[in-house]
Amino acid sequence: MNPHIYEPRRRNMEGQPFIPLAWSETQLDAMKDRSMQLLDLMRKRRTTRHFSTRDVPKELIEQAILCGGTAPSGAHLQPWTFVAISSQALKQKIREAAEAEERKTYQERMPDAWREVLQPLGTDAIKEHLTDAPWVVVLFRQSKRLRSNGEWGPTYYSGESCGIAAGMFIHAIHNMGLVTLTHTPSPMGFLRDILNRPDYEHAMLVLPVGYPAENAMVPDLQRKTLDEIAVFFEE
Ligand code: IYR
Repeated sequence: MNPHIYEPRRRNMEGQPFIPLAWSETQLDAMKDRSMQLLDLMRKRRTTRHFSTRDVPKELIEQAILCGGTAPSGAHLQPWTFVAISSQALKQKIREAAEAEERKTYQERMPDAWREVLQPLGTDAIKEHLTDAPWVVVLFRQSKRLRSNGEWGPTYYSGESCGIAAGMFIHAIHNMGLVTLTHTPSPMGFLRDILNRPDYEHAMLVLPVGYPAENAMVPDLQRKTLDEIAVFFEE
């Protein structure tokens, strides 16, 4: 073998063979169609705080979590735990704890610069979505993992990995016709205690999921244009 010619790796460092990538070509026209269809769909996604109490079957939540779990992750450690709650008593407990923190945040801890950008969203310390939505999904980020030698080791890029998983979960929820809200009670350490999670798991997002309330409202917001969010360097 010529050592100067790069040979793609066909097995991993433990000698296990890779498997072929399952991929089939999409014609350019179809790619354009599909890219437009997805953009149309995603442009219709909105975050609302107004949920109906109507039930959502557990199976749909499971599918959305599985979609989130397809996210790429640092060293493929999949450093996430999705805790899905439909128990009304538990949702009530989470709401009370979240509102207690949020009251302090809104009344005492929130600096002006933060308050100013929240004004257009009309948020406050009352979190009825936590008890109205039939499901509340809490995403925990794992900062450690158990090694095969029994010792604890770090995870890598767990914030990025969980952020991507959250995005894919949100996409799945929107695609199936439900709504969700990326809620970040702050600080959210209380969720580990209430939900009995280990100390290396850190709550990072609270996602109520359900049908929108009949009179659900959203702020009238604009999304940035392509020119505002992208820079291209071309040939
Ligand atoms: N955690 C608070 C405040 C809040 C912060 C941001 I940044 C938001 O986009 C919305 C709310 C709350 O949940 O109300």
